[in-house]
Amino acid sequence: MAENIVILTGAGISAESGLGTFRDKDGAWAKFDWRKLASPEGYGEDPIAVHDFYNARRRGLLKAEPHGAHQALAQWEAAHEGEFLLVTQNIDDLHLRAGSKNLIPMHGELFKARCSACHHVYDWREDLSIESTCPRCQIRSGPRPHVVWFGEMPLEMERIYRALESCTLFVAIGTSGTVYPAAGFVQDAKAAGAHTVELCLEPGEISVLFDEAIYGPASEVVPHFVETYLKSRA
Ligand code: BJW
Repeated sequence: MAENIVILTGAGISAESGLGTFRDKDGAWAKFDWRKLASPEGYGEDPIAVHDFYNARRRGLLKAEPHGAHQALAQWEAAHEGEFLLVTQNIDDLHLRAGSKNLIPMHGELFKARCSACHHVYDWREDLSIESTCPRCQIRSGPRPHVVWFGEMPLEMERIYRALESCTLFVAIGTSGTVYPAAGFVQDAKAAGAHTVELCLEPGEISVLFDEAIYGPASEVVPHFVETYLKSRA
């Protein structure tokens, strides 16, 4: 019978595309205070600093390209006969550009803005500022990055938990396993009887929870893992 696969990705899968991680020694949270830049309270206190942070990352994303790991996941989905859900904590669009279809960006999308007043979500690739105006309700200062900050509810959780309940293979890629609810998915998958695999540069906080682990750069370990999986099923 075909497997039901859930993949969870984190910042590590996009590191080799030139996008920084959060908790590595040169990561964003080593340089900046997440309370100021990734919380609704921080945005309320200093929206200019928050816009600057996301504007710089949005400009960086315009220059980034998906690599072999993003592509391998899209090829795996296309070749797979059972359910295949890719949940990413990343706000970049590299999985989408690599061709992944059944994709949930649970922490939002950098190339979208959301109006704090009327909740309209729309495509946006330019800088945002406190002068930005919502294209629907015309409120000035309404638009904010369409991202999930600490204390906010991640997106499409019902769909994610439904997939985890019937999952037979769960693979976490390039995530430190420090941020919930994503860090708890391995236990949800195990409770459903799934085989669980970690693919990451190095072991992290929740590595002991996985049945199997392969450590190394995503651009190497992910294509190799996918190729081995597909050959074993051919
Ligand atoms: C490589 C590599 C290479 C490097 N190849 N690998 C106490 C206990 C439990 C929970 C809480 C608590 N207090 C508060 C909470 C809740 C809180 C939380 O989890 N806090 C913890 C820090 C304790 N969570 C929330 O508030 C979330 N909301 C929530 O819980 O709502 C209530 C709820 C309840 C029940 C069900 C559902 C909901 C919201 C979390 C929002 C996270 N937001 C951020 C920023 C916004 C997006 C953005 O700006 O990009 O999201 S924080 C940041 O962390 C970002 C990431 O998506 C997220 C995860 O980070 P990730 O991806 O794991 O990156 P790193 O840097 O940590 O790890 C990178 C890994 O890659 C490392 O392992 C490297 O080794 C590896 N790597 N190069 C392969 N080349």
